[in-house]
Amino acid sequence: MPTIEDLRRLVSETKPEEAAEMTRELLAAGLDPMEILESGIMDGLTEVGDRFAAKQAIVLDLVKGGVTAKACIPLIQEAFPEGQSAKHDKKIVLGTMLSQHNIGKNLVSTLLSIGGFDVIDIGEKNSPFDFYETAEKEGADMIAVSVVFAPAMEKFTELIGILKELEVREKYPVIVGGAVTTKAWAEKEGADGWGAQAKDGVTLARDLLGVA
Ligand code: B12
Repeated sequence: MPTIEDLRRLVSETKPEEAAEMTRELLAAGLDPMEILESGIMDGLTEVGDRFAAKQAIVLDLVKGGVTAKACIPLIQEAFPEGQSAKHDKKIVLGTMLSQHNIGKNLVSTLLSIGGFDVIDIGEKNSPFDFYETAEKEGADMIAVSVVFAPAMEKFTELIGILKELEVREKYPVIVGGAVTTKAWAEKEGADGWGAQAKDGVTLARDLLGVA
């Protein structure tokens, strides 16, 4: 019987087919999808990233890490109980700035949708203004930003500045998360909420938008 630890190793070794097969086996054995995601897939990916930071891996390894995660994550998503929450009629604009890292964003999107929110996913490499413009056009209730790449941190600060300048800061609660962010940084920059995990996005949205 494979363990989550075995999956972490396969993801770290960037083996998409084997990792997907093991994800299936772990889910079939009744293990918690969230635990498989966090301790298997995400921890394995973090190891790939750490090797890259230590110059023991190249960009191609990051690509393969992404491919491996993307082979496993849809299986996890299928295992989340669908339609758990009632629809809230609350719209949330979600995206990344500068960065093409979208695995975390996509997870946030899935969990918010399962949580009953209407997610307007504007994808990757947006400018701060794109978030504002979409929020206005769509009549959104909240903005959520995924920041996985350090240069995007400055862009987040710009977004808060734009919202203040255009006098809509109060209209849109803004939440943020992503591998390179911390709670202290998010608070300093004036975010209304920060989450370490995708599931925190749902808790934050519920609290900030006042839905059960
Ligand atoms: C896979 C990967 C890639 C893939 C991404 C594929 C894809 N489609 O996403 C590719 C190959 C494209 C890539 C490219 C690069 N990458 Co890269 N990449 C990674 C890696 C290994 C995993 C990222 C990932 O998907 N993690 C899994 C997801 C699920 O985690 P996550 O995004 O953090 O999201 C979770 C939480 O943070 C949270 N969350 C995320 N967003 C939000 C938002 C809200 C509102 C909330 C509440 C929660 C939340 O929920 C998620 C799940 O719980 C990381 C290493 C790491 N430690 O993360 C490096 C990493 C992010 N990459 C890095 C770098 C440097 C690069 C490149 C610049 C490399 C290069 N020289 O070209 C380029 C940048 C390209 C660009 N312009 O974007 C660095 C960033 C360092 C930094 N301080 O900025 C990292 C940290 C690696 C490292 N240790 O050096 N990368």
